[in-house]
Amino acid sequence: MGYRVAIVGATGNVGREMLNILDEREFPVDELIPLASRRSQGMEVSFGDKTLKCKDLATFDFTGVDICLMSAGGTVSKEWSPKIAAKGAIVIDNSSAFRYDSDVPLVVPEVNAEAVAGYSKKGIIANPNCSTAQLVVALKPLHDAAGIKRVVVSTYQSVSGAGKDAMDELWDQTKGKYVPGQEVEPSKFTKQIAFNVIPHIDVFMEDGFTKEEWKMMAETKKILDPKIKLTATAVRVPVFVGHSEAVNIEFERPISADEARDILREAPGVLVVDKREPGGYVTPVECVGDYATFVSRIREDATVENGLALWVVSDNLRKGAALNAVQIAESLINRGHLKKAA
Ligand code: 11C
Repeated sequence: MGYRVAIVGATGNVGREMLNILDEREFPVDELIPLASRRSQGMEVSFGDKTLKCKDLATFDFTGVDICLMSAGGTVSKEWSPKIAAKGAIVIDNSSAFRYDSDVPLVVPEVNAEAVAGYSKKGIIANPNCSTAQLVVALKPLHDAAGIKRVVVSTYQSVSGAGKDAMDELWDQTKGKYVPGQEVEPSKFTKQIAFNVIPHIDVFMEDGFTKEEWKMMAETKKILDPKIKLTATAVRVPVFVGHSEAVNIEFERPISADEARDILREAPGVLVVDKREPGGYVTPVECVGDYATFVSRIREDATVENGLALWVVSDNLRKGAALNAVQIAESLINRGHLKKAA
């Protein structure tokens, strides 16, 4: 006995990873229903050894669906998540539409799995932004040990965070640099992304920060601790998959690099690779397809009291999105909120 699971946005980068991860983790699925907008009607997706045809979100009857994983952007989510929840499904939403709603829990299971119980208010649980998810997995055990006061983070975010068209733009633009007549002008990005870096992700806010930077601050407070101060600079880099973060942390109490390394080695979801020698750290290409949040370059920062610096890398389509959503569904089962399956 398993569950009826729907995926809205099943043909996108994250939707396809949701299908892979449900299968890899042998999530108890009785029926998997891939859904997409009318534009993607008839498109097929793979789920294990099955090929499934996408159904139309606009006409599908959600009665009897237990879990709906949403990954179709904020506009679709705002309209559809409440309607789907009203039919009795628990919605796990990957967009930012409900993340800051006080009646919707924002969950990273390694940090605040108990918060899934809050689904009962609106029938919706929010999945965080990819750059926040991997950050809080690394911060949580250190916060428990020494109390985090302030975090300064610079991100190096892959183009897959901006969707499949953005990945195509990096690929085509890179080829176009070598093939006369095939040059590709920026379209998904504001400037050339091939062989370049762009210090701009999401829209600009009034104070000069971008929305991506604001999200990291607001979401870290909601998931981990509202007292933590965080400032971010979010940068797009010409990497296909895998977000990296250079993180500087100021603690309330002293914590050495050795202590932090030992704590992180025991922490759920974290893999420490920190050899202090050439190649003794993780880069984005090595994290692709993995579940872990990798932590490298752990060192004391003597320029602030109780300071540490780290390098954090994870697969943004997995821990940053699809894996975290599936882990939320697993937490609902493990904590007795979804009772049907044996
Ligand atoms: C990016 N972090 O890399 C973004 C993608 O709020 O869920 C995810 C945006 C979000 O472009």
